[in-house]
Amino acid sequence: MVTKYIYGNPVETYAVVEEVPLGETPAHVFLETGNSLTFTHSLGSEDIVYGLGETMRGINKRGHRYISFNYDDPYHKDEMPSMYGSHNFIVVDGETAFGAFFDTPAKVVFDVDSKKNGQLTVTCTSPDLRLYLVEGEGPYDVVRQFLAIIGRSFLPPLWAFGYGQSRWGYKTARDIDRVARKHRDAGIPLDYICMDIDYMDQYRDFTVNCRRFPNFPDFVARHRKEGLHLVPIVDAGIKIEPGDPVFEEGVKEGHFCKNREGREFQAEVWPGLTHFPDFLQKKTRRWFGEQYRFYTDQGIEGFWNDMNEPAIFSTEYRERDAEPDAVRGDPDQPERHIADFKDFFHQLDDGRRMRNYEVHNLYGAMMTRASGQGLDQLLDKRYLLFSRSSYIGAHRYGGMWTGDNASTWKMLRQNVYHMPSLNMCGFLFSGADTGGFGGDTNRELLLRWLAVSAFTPLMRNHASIQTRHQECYRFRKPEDFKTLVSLRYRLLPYLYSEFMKAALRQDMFILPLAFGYPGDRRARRIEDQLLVGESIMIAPVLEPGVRGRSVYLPEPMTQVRYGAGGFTCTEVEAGEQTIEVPQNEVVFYIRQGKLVPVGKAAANTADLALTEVELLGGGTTYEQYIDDGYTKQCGLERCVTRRKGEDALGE
Ligand code: MIG
Repeated sequence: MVTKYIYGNPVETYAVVEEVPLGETPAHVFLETGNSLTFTHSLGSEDIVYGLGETMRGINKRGHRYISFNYDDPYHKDEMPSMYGSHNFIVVDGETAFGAFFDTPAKVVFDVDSKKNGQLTVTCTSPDLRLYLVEGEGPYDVVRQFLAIIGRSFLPPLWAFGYGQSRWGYKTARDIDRVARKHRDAGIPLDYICMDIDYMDQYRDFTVNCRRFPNFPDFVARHRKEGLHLVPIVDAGIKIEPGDPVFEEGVKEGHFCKNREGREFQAEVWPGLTHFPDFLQKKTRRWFGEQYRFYTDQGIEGFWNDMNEPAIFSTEYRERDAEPDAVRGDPDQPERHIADFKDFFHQLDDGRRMRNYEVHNLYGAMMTRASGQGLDQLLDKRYLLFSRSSYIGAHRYGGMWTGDNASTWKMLRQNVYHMPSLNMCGFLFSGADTGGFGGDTNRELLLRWLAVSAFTPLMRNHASIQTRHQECYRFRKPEDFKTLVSLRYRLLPYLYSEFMKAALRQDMFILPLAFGYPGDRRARRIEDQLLVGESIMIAPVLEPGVRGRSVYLPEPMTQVRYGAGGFTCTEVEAGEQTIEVPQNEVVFYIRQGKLVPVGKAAANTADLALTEVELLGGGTTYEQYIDDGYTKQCGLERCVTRRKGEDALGE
């Protein structure tokens, strides 16, 4: 059961789309102190607190403090309180299970028993909010009730589930041609290449540098013929550039955020001085969404939106590298940025004018909404879209990636922890920069990372310009990388089907082990094994220099080992087992009574037959979702029943 409580005069966030009954008096204690609202709850000693989407640390958020205030900080330390997105949904798994969604775009502080005295304290810095309380049978039931009210996940096309290669530093058409060719030569499947900011003319959105990318539409079409999509980046800020039609029109039609004096606010980002589109206005979202026509007219069907926290280098009031404005009393955020966000204004559709600081966490989400709604108008098929900044609700228009991680084992583990937490908040289509963004990756780390991201919906290898090249073919024995990427393609009939079923049923795709085995006390505490769809349990190797790991099996399962020679299945008992996992192999498990349809190897998704599958595992039937990979008419009626014994790959 979900109940809504309204405090003050909350801003429209578009997070919840279903009608929810209004409660009379909040069941949980609310203290009003000055201008903020505080929610408190006493946790039992064994209680687990789930949720909070894109935050650091483990799946159980207990013992620490987190702050919803979207922020671009590439040093993902455990202590970092905020990341790029804000997902204000928590689930308490205690004597009773309940969830709470704090629907406010202002800063929220979640103290999840950081003082180890059992106190959960949520402080909303704005007194205007909608609170949704969810009561359920257990944490998974609570999550499903929540997913039911926030609306269906974004449905990407099939090709978006393929492997993607990216790097900040591909500068020319030739650079991209080479990446495509090298993958082909090494036999490594590939579905898309991301184009980072260097494709643009002076870092201006909705432009292509025609010296570095002559005949862009031909370039796009040529790669499409080879089964490759190109995915350009779009940044939030619009360069101040007289003569640029987007800039001119934006000023004339009042689409940009305003400064203290009521003129267009100026901030420096990649293009130099820019204006920020006021995505909180409906007319601006419509206008911005229409701009994507520039790309779709040239054959582009996928995008990533960046710098939309928004990230700022300097502002008209604060020069780059200048001493920060002294804003006291906020130890949790770099002071200069707090000042920046207080210095620009949004015009809300309800007539209010508000500082970005007060509605901060909505900015990236409204950019995603603008792009998604625009692309939906422009294209008659599904598109790929993923954003760096997000808020619950944006999951209906695009996916997200977890920003500038680093090439470390800790970040690989964080990727594992992020996946179920993001799923609980609606973001099914998500993933991390495979191999790590900052710092130099190495062969072992990239191989182990591919073995994890083979199971995450977004599987993109991406790295920063300052780092070593980390395309798979840059390493010794590229055939080992080929094996791991080919596993992804062989699993796609399953992964695509499970993703689509989860999205259509408004369910999770990647779950904590505990959600599948609610009565199992041991499973409840395991965070380095996850459930992927209804049939698969993964237990990835997350440490350097080891030959394998130990795995807990809550029930007897089919162990599947995948390597250069294909799949090998073994029935294994419940309990603990130690497995050896060479770096060029992956071991995963199929749950009791379940099946996994696997296909043939493919060079890309265009080359993949979802219908030609073999069924692995001990179950008898599997409901496989199938469509053409891009239709907008998706529904569960597209599922077909596969029966064990009637499958054949003809190998
Ligand atoms: O200030 O476009 O997270 O993926 O490669 C850095 C360059 C801007 C941050 C993104 C990253 C991207 C990079 N961008």
